[in-house]
Amino acid sequence: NEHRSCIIWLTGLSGAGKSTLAQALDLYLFEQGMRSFVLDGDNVRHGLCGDLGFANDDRVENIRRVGEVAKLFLDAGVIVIAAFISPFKQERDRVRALVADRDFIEVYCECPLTVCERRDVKGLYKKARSGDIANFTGISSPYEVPESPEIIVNTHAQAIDECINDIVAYLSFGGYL
Ligand code: GGZ
Repeated sequence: NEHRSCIIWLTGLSGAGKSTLAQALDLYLFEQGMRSFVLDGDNVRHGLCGDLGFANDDRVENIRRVGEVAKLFLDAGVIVIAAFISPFKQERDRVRALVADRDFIEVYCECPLTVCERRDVKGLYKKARSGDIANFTGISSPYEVPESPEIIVNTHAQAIDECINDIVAYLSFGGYL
């Protein structure tokens, strides 16, 4: 199927549902015959960014590298779905500036910290609270809320399907799909 490639950039706290949304969107696009690819911590932080941790400088470098890779995939005609906390506005804006403005679609995956912490899928918030993990986003490291994202989904108030619908609607009205 024909589509316009773009970078769908999911940003939000750990546990906000970025990876879940990314996988669901990837599956939806695949079923529609589109070519998409997910970049997230699972396929990036072990290899390409395996030397990086979670200090501010490391996060900056993580997002810089991911941004460059996303741009390469974009040039290859793929719909890139990037799911990273990407806590700093400046770094998200740097990725945006790498590509044409309409090729970068920032999706703020909004979810209250209290809810992420209650979910605590991997037990990381507990470890962050007890001090076993340092520099944990939302606890001991900042998250800068996007000021003008193209899309906001609220993974607390909305079901995954509704979030996917919102993103797909944006893509289709915008002429990407
Ligand atoms: C935040 C951390 C940390 C710290 C490990 N702070 O929910 P997860 O587990 O599966 O996803 C989180 C992931 C964040 O990596 P990113 O590459 O997205 O971060 S950034 O964009 O800021 O570079 C979390 C896990 O790694 N994790 N330690 N200290 N998240």
